[in-house]
Amino acid sequence: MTEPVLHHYPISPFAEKARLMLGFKRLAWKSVQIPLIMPKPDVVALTGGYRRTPILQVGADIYCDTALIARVLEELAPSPSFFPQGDTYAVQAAAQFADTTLFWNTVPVGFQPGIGMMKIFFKDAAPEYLTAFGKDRSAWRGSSRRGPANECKANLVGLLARIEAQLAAQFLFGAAPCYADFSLYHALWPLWRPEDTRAMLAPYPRTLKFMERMTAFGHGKSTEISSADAIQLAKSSKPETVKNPVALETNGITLGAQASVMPVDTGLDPVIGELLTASADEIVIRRTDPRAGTVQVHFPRFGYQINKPA
Ligand SMILES: N[C@@H](CCC(=O)N[C@@H](CS)C(=O)NCC(=O)O)C(=O)O
Repeated sequence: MTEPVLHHYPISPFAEKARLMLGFKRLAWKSVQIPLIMPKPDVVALTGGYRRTPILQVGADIYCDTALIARVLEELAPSPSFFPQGDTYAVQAAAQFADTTLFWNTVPVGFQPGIGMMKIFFKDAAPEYLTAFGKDRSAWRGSSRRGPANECKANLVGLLARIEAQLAAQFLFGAAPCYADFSLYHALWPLWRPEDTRAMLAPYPRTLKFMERMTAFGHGKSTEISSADAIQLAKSSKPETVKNPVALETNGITLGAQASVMPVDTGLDPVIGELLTASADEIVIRRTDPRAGTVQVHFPRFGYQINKPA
């Protein structure tokens, strides 16, 4: 099996979700450290424009978004499953809520100047870098709102009490973890990881135990490689054959025609290429890059829009 390659950086909560999913699946993987802010030329060589973190590469196939990465890992290593009670509406709803609503309440609290995540990961950052980081994220944020810390803290009082009540068993839906637990884990990570903000979780002992239980899955076995090596791997690999291609609700874009795909919420950078499939679960486009060669870029259907290139 070609080892999957995760392109990520340490401070990213969504990357932490992916690292923990790899650990849960006990997979060996390659790790490429990518820049936190634009420009990201080596990421874009693979994706064609998508800049969000993380991405997963399997040879010449590039998978965007942790929702799709979970499905790829489930195929690579079916056991233990991310869906022990089935891939149900409740599981997807809990995951989606954590990835969006919960995430956008923990991030503004966990990432504040001089405390929490910033204290750990940006300890030695120059003021110019912090300014550049702020500007980069304002441009990236798209339609997602970063609320003020007081509003988010108030929301968290209600949210955390409900999470605590939901965790009657070891995990959200029972004794075995499912995909939604990884979303809950990473969305709470910006509060839990730094000691100073972890104090906010003290009134919620089940939630604290849950975070410990999840962390115990670890990150699997990874080996660092350079982004140049990852690009070379794409170039020397043949993309997978797309199974059962279909053009579902593409507004007239036919298979083989040029399509533009981008997220609906953050990082609104279009990726343009030949449409290979647009099913209920996945969109795949093929593109050729001078350095990476012919690659297939995969997106989940939910949370992405498909348009005719302008
Ligand atoms: N829905 C996406 C969201 C990914 C996301 O928002 N990642 C953040 C980092 S935690 C990001 O892309 N930040 C900007 C960047 O890395 O360029 C997923 O599940 O992968």
